[in-house]
Amino acid sequence: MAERYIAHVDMDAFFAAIEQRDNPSFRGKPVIVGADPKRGKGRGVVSTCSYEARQFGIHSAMPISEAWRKCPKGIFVAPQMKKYSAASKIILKIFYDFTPDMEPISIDEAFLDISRSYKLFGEPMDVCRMIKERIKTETGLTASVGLAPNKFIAKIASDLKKPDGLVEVKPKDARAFLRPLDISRIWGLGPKTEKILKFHGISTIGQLAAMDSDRLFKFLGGRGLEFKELAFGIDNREVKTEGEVKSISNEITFEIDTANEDKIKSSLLALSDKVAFRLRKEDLKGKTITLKIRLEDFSTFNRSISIGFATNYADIIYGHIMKLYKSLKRGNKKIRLLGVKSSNFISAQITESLFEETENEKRENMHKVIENIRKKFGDKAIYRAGIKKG
Ligand code: TTP
Ligand code: MG
Repeated sequence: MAERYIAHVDMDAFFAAIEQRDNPSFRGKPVIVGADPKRGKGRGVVSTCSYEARQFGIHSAMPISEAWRKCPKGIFVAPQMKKYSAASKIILKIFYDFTPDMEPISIDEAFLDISRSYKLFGEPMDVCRMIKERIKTETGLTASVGLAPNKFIAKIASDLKKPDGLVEVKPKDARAFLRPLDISRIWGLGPKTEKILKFHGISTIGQLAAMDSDRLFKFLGGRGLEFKELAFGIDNREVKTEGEVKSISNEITFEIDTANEDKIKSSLLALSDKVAFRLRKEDLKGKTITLKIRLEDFSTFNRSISIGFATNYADIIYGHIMKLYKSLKRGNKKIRLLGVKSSNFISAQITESLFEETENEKRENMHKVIENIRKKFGDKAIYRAGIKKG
């Protein structure tokens, strides 16, 4: 296989850096973007904070009241999403000037596969330097960049020298680079898995790579073996470019394989809800619904149903997903992954039958209410009954 050059770009203290840029008096000071602290009585959380604020132990998702206690003299500001989205758009445009193979991951980070394009600009590291410079010139903000042979290592590398970092990991150095790092740096390895591994004396990526596969399988199932492969620096995932949307799907891999019916049902409901929300955001409705299940032995099943009309309602999607789920016999095997997909789209503006119209009107109103709440308070503000938080 030809050598791959994957860059991961992540803006530094994104929301807070924008506030410091726009308010010169905030520069060099602890700035906390998030909910109103109300002198320590505020509810809600920290969105992010400047690196100066991080020295007080403040971080994203911390209760705002705690942040206030840690740094009452800090500058607390409410998020201004419009400004952040505008900066995000400029950054994405810059990326496209260097490669069409670009996968945005969130408002402030993306993977770029520059294997095909770097020669137009020089060496791969030159591309990374140019991207950082252009971001600085055009937005006044700093970004950290990791350059590596794959996504897994590039993401770790971009995080290592923040802020304003630039770290390259060559294929021959990958193992040595990963060896001393803490296992919590592995993308997708959550706190529960970290605890299990640390309990068994595995705290670095090097130790994980050296761990006996049978033992690892016993502790974590198939997921453990995937982590082990990453620990060896192997990751063949492609940078997914944004083409025309042909399907919308969400998946969840359980930290520990499960046969718990409540957990499975609430996960399927949460996935249906996420897919419906994204469909509505894209102004789409899908006629086909697909359930994906991967079992503990990695056998994978996709079951689809064409429902005769197009929908973007979570309850309808969930109803069909449950039918598909019940029709699948899995013996006594546990589930490791669940996925819900909607495809075969039409525009959400099209109504196909009169019956649908009246039914839809009622639902439409309910969903509009939900969406308004979400817009105002964020994605986590609303959970359907039956979805566990966290
Ligand atoms: P991150 O890239 O995770 O954080 P960051 O850019 O603020 O800081 P870092 O230098 O460590 O990359 O997230 C990007 C933005 O997303 C962040 O500025 C605010 C927002 N965000 C939240 O609103 N809530 C969260 O819990 C997190 C993690 C981020
Ligand atoms: Mg960031």
